[in-house]
Amino acid sequence: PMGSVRLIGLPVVSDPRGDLTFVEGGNHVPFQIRRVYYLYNVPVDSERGGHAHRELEQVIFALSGSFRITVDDGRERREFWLRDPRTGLYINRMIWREMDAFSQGAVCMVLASQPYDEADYIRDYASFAEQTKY
Ligand code: T46
Repeated sequence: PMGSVRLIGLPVVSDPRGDLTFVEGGNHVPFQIRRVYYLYNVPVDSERGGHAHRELEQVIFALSGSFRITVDDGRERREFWLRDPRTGLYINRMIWREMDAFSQGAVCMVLASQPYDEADYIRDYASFAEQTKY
């Protein structure tokens, strides 16, 4: 199977005031968090992603609403529906990802291991597939 992609469950502290979830870099996620970004106001027919990263590791959450992530390691494709704010999808380096089927008002938060660097992106699928051959 695809060992480079897995769901990560975060702690939740619930009491009558509501639920609280927390995340610690190097503990709940397997890297130090160097960047956080989020997607919102996403049209429901939007398609995002469509690239892989040479070095970046990330964990992706649906803080509100839901969406689909399709991941591809060059051999196998898998689909995940994110809809629970306490469950993130860890994606290691060299995994192609596509995101779609955003629900109305969905908020996607991403924890990343590195600052933004356009040179880290592989945006051409054929080139990605070539680099994952062994
Ligand atoms: C990923 C998926 C899940 C920045 O300037 N800084 C940033 O930290 C990011 C993430 C993006 N940008 C700029 C680069 C582009 O001009 O924002 C613009 C839109 O980025 P992009 O088309 O890459 O957005 P998505 O949603 O397709 O992809 C993003 C991340 O880039 C990517 O790493 O895995 O979310």
